[in-house]
Amino acid sequence: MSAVEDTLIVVKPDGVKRGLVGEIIGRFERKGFAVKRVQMLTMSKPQAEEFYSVHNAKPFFGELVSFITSGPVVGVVMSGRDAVATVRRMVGATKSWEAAAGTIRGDFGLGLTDNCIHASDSTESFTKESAAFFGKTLG
Ligand code: 3AN
Repeated sequence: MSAVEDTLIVVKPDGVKRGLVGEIIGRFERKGFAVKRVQMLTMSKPQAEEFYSVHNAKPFFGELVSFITSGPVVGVVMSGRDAVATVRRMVGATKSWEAAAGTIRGDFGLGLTDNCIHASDSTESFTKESAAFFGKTLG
């Protein structure tokens, strides 16, 4: 039996600009996840570099930081059974044009950097990304 755990999703600037915040959070609520924390903010460059630090040696790191700081984003902490893996399945493949229909990326875009949503890929990433996103005050 899989354990109840927390995960973090971030609706990226393209998702916010296109008015998909409600649709995206609603999908997770309808699935059964409990929303524990929601915050809209525009990330600073140092904050984005910390948030994406696992990718800092990748050739697309600059592009990633520049895109995620380009406008407001919405971070949501959600709790539920096997949340990290289940949420990732609902998000879909990184390349939106290849993402399966029925997933968020599969239904709402064709982008790569601009792929609507970020979701933590492990509980360790959740802890680290939450600290970078919300500061040290996560309750
Ligand atoms: P995911 O978000 O599906 O876990 P990761 O962790 O491989 O994908 O990559 C983090 C983010 O980096 C992706 N959401 C995407 O925006 C961006 N990204 C991944 N691969 C590339 C690439 N080859 N070129 C540009 N951006 C990329």
